[in-house]
Amino acid sequence: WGGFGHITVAYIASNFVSDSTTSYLQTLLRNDTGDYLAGVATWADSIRYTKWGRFTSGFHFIDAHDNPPTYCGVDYDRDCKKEAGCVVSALQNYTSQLLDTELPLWRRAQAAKFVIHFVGDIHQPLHTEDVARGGNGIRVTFDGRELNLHHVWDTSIAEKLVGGIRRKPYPFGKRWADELTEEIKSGKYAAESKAGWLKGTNITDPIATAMSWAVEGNALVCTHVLPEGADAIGGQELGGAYYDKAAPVVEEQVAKAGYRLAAWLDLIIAGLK
Ligand code: DCM
Ligand code: DCM
Ligand code: DCM
Ligand code: ZN
Ligand code: ZN
Repeated sequence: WGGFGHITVAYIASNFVSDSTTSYLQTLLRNDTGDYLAGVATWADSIRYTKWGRFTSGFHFIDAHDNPPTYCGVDYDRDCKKEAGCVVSALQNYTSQLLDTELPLWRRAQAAKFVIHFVGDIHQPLHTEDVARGGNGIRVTFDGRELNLHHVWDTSIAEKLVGGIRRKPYPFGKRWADELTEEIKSGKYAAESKAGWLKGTNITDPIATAMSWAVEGNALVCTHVLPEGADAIGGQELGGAYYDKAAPVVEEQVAKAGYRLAAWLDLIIAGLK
């Protein structure tokens, strides 16, 4: 996601974490305000092009070698690069660092920031797809602007959904997060979130947990991202009928990511000795 998506995911998670998780992470991240998660949610993107952060640039996605829209699917052994890693292996690695109370606090703070970011990214369908580098190589237009398909899913759809964020992602993200929190607690996501959103969440198996999230997002590549295939979408205007079908998917993936991030952080913090 773009910054706005990550910030919204983090604010949703802040609304669901337990009180003990809140105070633990506020101390670790040295921020005792309500923005302690949102304030670090985009940090991983800010370091991925720096010299010291280069090794993390492959941690934001997993390139599923499937064939949308005919066949979608993610396979850990096939798709997670052995040298560079992927978002699934990164979530396992930084989860275990956050759990490791023998590591120095700055390492664990850094691990928390990576977990907060990558639980968001794994819910962006094109972060679980190989085609054209996750859609970065597919030129489209969105309300007349020339963009690539990845950017449309990272940023344009969410910003249109909330009526534009006018360069203030924190207040706008907070407001969207509070709306989605209500939908999760008592609105359109209430039944489904309670019944199924945490199925497959297992703190003793971070790879299987992250794979269940990746497989779910990747299935949306076949149904909503590339419903007619990659060749058919090039050059199309996506701000109309395509947006109408895509927007509810973006909204639900952001809501799920925030809800699951809260549960994952609670499991980590509750598991500390
Ligand atoms: N942090 C740390 N060690 C540092 C710098 C930062 O542990 N040398 C952690 C704690 C900070 C968080 O990262 O609250 C955010 O840091 P920054 O304010 O530098 O973005
Ligand atoms: N950081 C860290 N440990 C360090 C130095 C930096 O975890 N020893 C992380 C936390 C900060 C981010 O890097 O949020 C940027 O650091 P700085 O603000 O010091 O450039
Ligand atoms: N990206 C992706 N899959 C890839 C390559 C990149 O999901 N195979 C994502 C990471 C960034 C965006 O696309 O969110 C742009 O990446 P880059 O700047 O590396 O082109
Ligand atoms: Zn992206
Ligand atoms: Zn990212």
